[in-house]
Formats: sequence, structure tokens, C-alpha cells
Amino acid sequence: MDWKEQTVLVAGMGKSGIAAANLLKKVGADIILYDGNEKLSPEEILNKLEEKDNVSVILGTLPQNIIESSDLMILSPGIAIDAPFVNQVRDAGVPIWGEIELAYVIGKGKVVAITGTNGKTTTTALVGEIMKTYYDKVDVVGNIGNPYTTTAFYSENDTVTVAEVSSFQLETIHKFCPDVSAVLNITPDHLNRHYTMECYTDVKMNITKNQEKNQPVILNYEDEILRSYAPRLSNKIIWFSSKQKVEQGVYLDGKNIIYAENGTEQLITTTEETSLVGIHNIENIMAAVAISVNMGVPKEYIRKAVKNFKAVAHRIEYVNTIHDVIYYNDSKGTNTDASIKAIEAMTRPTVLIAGGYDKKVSFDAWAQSFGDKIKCLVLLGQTSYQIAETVSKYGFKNIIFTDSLEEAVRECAKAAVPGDAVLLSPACASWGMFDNYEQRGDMFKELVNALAE
Ligand code: UMA
Repeated sequence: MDWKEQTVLVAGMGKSGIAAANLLKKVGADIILYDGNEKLSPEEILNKLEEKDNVSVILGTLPQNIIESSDLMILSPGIAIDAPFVNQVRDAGVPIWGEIELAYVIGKGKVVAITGTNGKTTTTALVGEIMKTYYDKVDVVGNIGNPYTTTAFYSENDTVTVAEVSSFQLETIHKFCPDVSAVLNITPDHLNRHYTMECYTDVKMNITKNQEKNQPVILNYEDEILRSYAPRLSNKIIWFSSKQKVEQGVYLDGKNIIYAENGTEQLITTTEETSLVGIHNIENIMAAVAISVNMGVPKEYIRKAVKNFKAVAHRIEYVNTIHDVIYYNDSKGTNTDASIKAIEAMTRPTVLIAGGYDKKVSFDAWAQSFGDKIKCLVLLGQTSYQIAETVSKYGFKNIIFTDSLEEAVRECAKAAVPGDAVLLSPACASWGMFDNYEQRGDMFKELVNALAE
């Protein structure tokens, strides 16, 4: 494509939109920036650009003439593909690409793409570390918080890009074709955007749609949705399993993580060589091993990187111990399945902080995972009453309602006794009360550390 001939509308002025705009400017396209939030300041948006000459910013309603004068629209992942203005753009025959697609089309080198409802940030970060021990040029990008369009322009034929991709990002790909892809698991999430589990699954599996027969997809054998979807895939499947032996792929044999291929088996690493906790993390390591072997990384490099890898922030992250109460930040527990994993990883009676943005999912399985472990539930945010109603159905009564994270942390400190844990694992997104889960987790850590003082 001759970018110098193109007028590109970039929708959504968050991280993705700004990075996409910068990339488009570098390749010589004309750009028009758009955001539905009319309270934003056009000046502040322009100041975020590396090159702001001849760039116009439109806020609020998007005029029809602007749509019609555009050759392409780059859509940020946070904007629904059925938002009214997106429908208008589609009706006008203007192609709609996601930011991932734009980066892929312009970028060079090999691409690893990792999706799944949970574990994708940890797995992406770990794969990034493994690749860096063996390859010289490695970019770790995507939903992890570093837009792919930030690095694509500088990538070379020998660059390895490791991308965490969300379902929102996979809705708007066309040619995106990873050399190795992985789907870690599929459990209910984002149903306000994808409506049904079938649609959510189809969108996640889009990660494989352009892969050739010999380009592998790494799948979790213990995930029923993935197992039943597998026969529909035409590319090579490499399984990983934490419960049983697999013929082609990675499995757990006691403490040993083994790679099996064409009748031969190699010990790659052991569960004792990692500081990550919980079986879900062992699965993340197995997925990372499968990806790395298929990217040609020798086993001793994989083993070394797994050994040195520490948990990512906001994922069952130790914060502090105050009066023998251990505080954990799992702000990244933005859906029920992720939060169940955090609850399972607790070894002490636990005061749990939960609640947040309403993604229209059920809290039943999550409430059932409390067992005797959760002694008190401190709620905040939009979903508080729905959660209270669900847990009450299962006989859980010790609930405290709060209006802010400050109040929630204060209540936890009162409810916890020496020997307990306090866990922030909201089972909901942070939107509405916070900009993102990082902001929520950082504020939690500050509040907890202030308690210690
Ligand atoms: N906006 C509109 N119209 C709308 C909705 C939003 O104009 O209808 C505007 C907002 O006013 C705002 C902008 O769009 O100015 C926000 O864009 P965005 O939500 O796409 O946010 P970014 O800052 O670009 O962040 C996105 C991802 N956010 C989402 O998918 C919601 C980040 O993932 C990602 O790290 C970043 O791109 C870089 O790739 C966050 C996330 O929560 C971590 N992801 C979800 C998850 O992990 O569950 C999918």
C-alpha cells in the first residue's frame, strides 16, 4: 500500500490510537484523529504526537463528510465494532483495521501471538524473556500495555515480536498471521462486547485464521472449549497439559515439564525451578515452553529464562505484611476465572476485595470457589449488589459494602486478624472507577503501604 496516498481516520485517542497515529505519520499517511469523548482537549492529544503538522482532531460526533473522505479507519480495541459511528464507517465502505493489523502490515520479522482469557500477560512476558536470552531483537507488545504500532516501524527481518492479543484486538484483523500462536484458555469474559460464548470463542480463535498448515497453534488440552474447537483448525496443533501425557507438545510429569515430539521426550525445566505460584502459572510456563521450542529456542535457554522470571505486577503480587496479615494485589483479576485462580492460590483465611465494572457475566462459579477460605467479602463498584446477591445464594453472609478503595482497605484491616490474608482480586474490570487495572492495583499498594506506616 502506498501510505502517502492514504487518508486514515484513527479512532480512539488512548495508547493504541496515539501509537497508530505516530506510525501512520512515519509512513507518510494523512491522518485525522477522532475520539467520542468531547471533554478531551485537542491540544493535549496533539501534544502526545511525535509529529503534529497537518493533523486535525475531531471530538464527539464524527461528521459524515469526514467518514467519506477517509480511505481507512484504524479502530482502538476499547471501541466496540458495533458502535454507531463504526457502523456508519462500515456502511460508507471504508475498511476498518485494528491497531494490531496496521502494525503487522507495516512490521517485519517473526511474530508470536498469545491470547486466552487468563494468563496471557504472564505468558507473553515470560516468552519475551525467553526470546531475549536467545535472539538479539525482541519486542514485547500488545494488550500487555505497549501498543504493537510503537515498535512495528523499527522492526527488521530478524526481529521477533511477542504480542499479547485480546479478543477486542482480534475482532479487527484481516491479514495478521503469527508464525506461532497460542490460546491459553477460554472462560466467560467481555460478554457485554461479544454477547455469547460462541462469538467470544470465534473471535479468540481468529488468531489462527491466516496461519498456514505448518505454523503451529499452542492449545491447552485441559480446556474443554479448546479441545472441542480443535478439529475445526487446519494448522498444526501443539497441546500442553497439566494433567496428562500428550504425544506432541508439553506435559507435566510430577515436577517435570517435558516436551514430547515424534516419539522423543526432553526434560525442559521443573516446577521447582520457578518462583511463580499456582497450577495456572505452571500452565503458563508450559505454553511458553511450547511456543519457544517452536520458535527454535534451545532448551537450556528456555530453562535459564524460566528460572530467572518473576511474577508480573498486579497478578497475585505480594504487597506487604502488616501485623501478620499478608496483603496481595491481584488487580489483574478482572474476570471471575482469574479471580478463582487467585483464591485457589491463597493458603490463609482470606478477606477478599471484589466488584467493579459490569461485564454481564455470572458470579456463581466464583462464589462457589470461596469454600471455607474466604472469611469476609468487601465489595465496591457497579457489580456490588449482583455479587452480594449471588454469594448470599450460596450461604455466604459476611459482606461489607464500601464506596471507595480507601474505605475497602480500611475495612479489610479491621476484618483481618494475624494469620489472615487480604486479597484484592475484583473479578471485574476497573473501568468506571479507575482508568485501568494498573491504576487500581497501584492505588491498592499505596493504601496498604500507608497502613504499614
Ligand atoms: N472511545 C471512543 N469511543 C468509544 C469507546 C472509547 O472514542 O465508543 C475512546 C475513549 O474515549 C478513549 C479511547 O477510546 O479515549 C480508549 O481507547 P482504548 O480503550 O482502546 O484504550 P487504549 O489506551 O488504547 O488501550 C488499549 C487496551 N484497552 C482495551 O482493550 C480496553 C489496553 O488493554 C492495551 O494495553 C492497550 O490498548 C495497548 O495495546 C487493557 C485492557 O483492559 C489492559 N484490555 C482488556 C483485557 O485485558 O481484559 C481487553
